[in-house]
Parts: sequence; structure tokens; C-alpha cells
Amino acid sequence: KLAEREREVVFDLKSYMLAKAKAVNAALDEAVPLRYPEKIHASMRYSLLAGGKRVRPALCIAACELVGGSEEEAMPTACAMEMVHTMSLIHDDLPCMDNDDLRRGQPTNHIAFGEDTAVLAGDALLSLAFEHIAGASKKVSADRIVRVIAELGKAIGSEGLVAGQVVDIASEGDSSVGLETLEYVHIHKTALLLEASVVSGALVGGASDEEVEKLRQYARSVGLLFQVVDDILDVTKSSEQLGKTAGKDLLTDKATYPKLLGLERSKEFANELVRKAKEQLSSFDQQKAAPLLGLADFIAYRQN
Ligand code: GRG
Repeated sequence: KLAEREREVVFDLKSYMLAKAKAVNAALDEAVPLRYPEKIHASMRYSLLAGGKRVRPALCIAACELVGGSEEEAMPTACAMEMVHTMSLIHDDLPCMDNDDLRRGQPTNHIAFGEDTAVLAGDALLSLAFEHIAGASKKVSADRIVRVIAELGKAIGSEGLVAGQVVDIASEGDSSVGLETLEYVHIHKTALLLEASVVSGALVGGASDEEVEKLRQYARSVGLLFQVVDDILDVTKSSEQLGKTAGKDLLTDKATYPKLLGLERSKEFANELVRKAKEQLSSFDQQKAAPLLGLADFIAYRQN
């Protein structure tokens, strides 16, 4: 307990996150210049530079630094994770998927640029992510770059993010969806990209196989935690807004942790996941592990 409190005093996560977000934003800005054809690049930049917590790049850089690598080595890979995250949001918002008009308080990409451009901006960001890892990671050995490319490809393809989205769409409106399907969707839609961010950061930082494995386990817990907390926030935020006890997700057909487990047990599950995530970091230098320990808390106790 005392050691934990000391760490909180010496490590300022908020400043760490702000500094990493600033560096990532500058690198993303540079990675997608507004060149010909302007409309597609404007559309890519619109969503890529529209704010966002930059959790995936922060995890990537923190994992790289933990195993002895630098921010510079991690940056192209960190940016690639955000490019993929952004393209998944653009496509998720399309009329053929979630049909959302707003994202981060702004009109969604297809509302601002049209559906055709939004689809293509997503495609271009996906392609750029891999090009960027391969081309911009000058200080990282070729074999490690190949491992990162394979890791990311697997995490987001038809057995990864895409699989999560497919199962999510198929279970829409199905009131019999249980915990197993809910967990499948969350692990695939959300946790696998967080896992790829951490593992890829570790790989470009020169991690041993044993270190990669521990960080993978950390990321698995943190990834699921991210979505459990998202579900909890959906209930608590909309309760506040509505001034009622039932949040919006309790009023819809969508399966969520609070709906299937209840709010209290969902919170207990979230606490258990934070504990499990941190346990995986116990063999690392605790001073150096402070950012990843802090990021687990940030994901668990965030308000949006
Ligand atoms: C990746 C090839 C490929 C296709 C995409 C559309 C689709 C397939 C998948 C949907 C994935 C999706 C929307 C997952 C939800 C992820 C999630 C938890 C988003 C919110 O993340 P935050 O809170 O958002 O990090 P900010 O705004 O902070 O970046």
C-alpha cells in the first residue's frame, strides 16, 4: 500500500499522457500531409486529428520504454495503432453499420465528407498504418518489424477486430445474448487492438519472448477492462444525464456487463481485471513500470 502511494506521488500519469498525446498528435499530423487529392487527405486528417485519448499509442510507447526502447523507436508503430483505431471508428459510424451522426462531439466522417469518401478514408488509413510501420521505423530491425506487422494483421482481421464487429452486428437485438458472446465481442472489437499496441511496443523496444508474454497478459486484462468500464460508464453517465436510476443501455436491447451481471458485480469484475493486469508487471522494475501501472488505473477509473 505504501509503495503504491509512493508511486502515485512520484509518477504523474496525467502529465505523462498529455506529453505522449502531444508527441503522437505531431507525428500523426506529419504522417498525413494535406496533399493531392485533397479531399481524401482532408477526410483522413479530420478523423485522425479530432482528439481522442490516444490510449493505444500511449500503451505502445509505454511498453517500448519499459523494455528499454525509446519513444522515437515506438512512434511509427504507435501512430499506426491510432490510424487503425480511427479507421475502425469511421467504418463503425457508417450508415451500413452503427449509423452515427456524431463522434467525439463532431459530425462523423461520412456526414462531413460523404459516405464514399469516408469508406475510402478508412481504407487509406488502414493501408497507411502498415506502410508507416514498415517505412518509418528506421531504428528497428527488419525481423521485429515483420513480427509487428503480423501481430497487427492478425489482431484486426477476420479473427480479430472484424470478427468482433461481425458477431456484434449478428447479435444486435437478440435478447438471449449471454456473457460468452458479450466477452467474445469485447475481446475482439476492443481488447485485441490494445493487446497489439502493447505487444508491438514491446517488440520494437527489443523485448525478450518472456517479457512479450507478460505484457500480452497485462494487455489482455487491460483490454477487457477497457470495455467493461465503457459499459459501466454507459449506465452511470446516462443515469446522471437522465437523472434516473436506469441508464440508456438498460433501456435498449444491447447486452452489456451491467445488464448481465448487475452494476456492483461489473465493478467487482473491473477491479479484479486491474489487479490481474498489475500482477503481470510485478517482475519488472516498478519505477519503469509506473506508466503501464498508471495506464491500467487510468483505464479503470476514467470518466469518458
Ligand atoms: C480494423 C480492418 C478493420 C475494420 C474495422 C468497423 C470495424 C471493423 C470494427 C469496429 C470496432 C469498434 C468501433 C470498436 C470499438 C472500440 C472502442 C472501445 C472505441 C472507443 O475507444 P476510445 O475510448 O476512443 O479509446 P477515443 O475517442 O478516446 O479514441
